[in-house]
Amino acid sequence: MTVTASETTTDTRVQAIFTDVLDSLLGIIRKHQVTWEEYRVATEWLTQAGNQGYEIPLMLDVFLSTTVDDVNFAAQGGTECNVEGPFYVPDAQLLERPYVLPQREAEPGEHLVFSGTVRSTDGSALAGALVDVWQASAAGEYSNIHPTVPEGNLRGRMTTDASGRFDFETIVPPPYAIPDGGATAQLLKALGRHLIRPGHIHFKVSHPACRALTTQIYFEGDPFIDSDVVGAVKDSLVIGLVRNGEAETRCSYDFVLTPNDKL
Ligand code: MBD
Ligand code: FE
Repeated sequence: MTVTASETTTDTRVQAIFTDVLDSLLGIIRKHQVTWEEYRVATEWLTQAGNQGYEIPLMLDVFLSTTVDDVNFAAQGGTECNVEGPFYVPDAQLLERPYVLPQREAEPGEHLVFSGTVRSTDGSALAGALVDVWQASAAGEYSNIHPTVPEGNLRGRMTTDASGRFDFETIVPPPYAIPDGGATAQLLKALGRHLIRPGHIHFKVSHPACRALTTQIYFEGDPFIDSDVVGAVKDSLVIGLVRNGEAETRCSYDFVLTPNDKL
């Protein structure tokens, strides 16, 4: 077999990180005196995860992503970022005003009007900012992931108007259980942990003059706000729902982006 140059090129970053990963894992095997039986269970569990569509990204997002978010977040005065999660789909439908997230004819759930603005850290309104939104249904299921939800459901992209405003209609996302039945859920149960994230709406907010923001919005009073299975909730991203009787539920959030020249 001929060995090409690329196969022999050392990647020093891989070397530095994987050496530590391996040291940790080997230390754990020694510390816990891992048996052949346990080693085989772990191998099968990983194999099973690899054979289940979204299971590996889901597992990594549940256990590791919040820390990756932490170490990459440099506070610039703008809205705090938050993990993307495993269920983002690029190129969601570009919506026309008035903005309504694509939904089924009688989409279950509490109707919600979400309004807000997009501004720069210097306070100026960002007209034409792109607001890319995705969320789970009232049953806690994401489109393009869960087979019973139509493609593109509760996903959409919209732009802000001349004064940086946007508003869209959707439903209130209730607390959400990560998909059950897979390797991630199996591990969480073995750990005695629940599978639930507080209700949340995902956002990617971008404008050519600013650094793009990936974040999530959560809701006050959500019973799982302090026990998110992903541990991703940040206080500044939790907002109130304003209920005007049965008629209407509203909330609002003003996103603040960091200009490129402030990076
Ligand atoms: C989700 O819906 C999510 O947003 C994250 C971060 C992890 C798993 C499922
Ligand atoms: Fe999510």
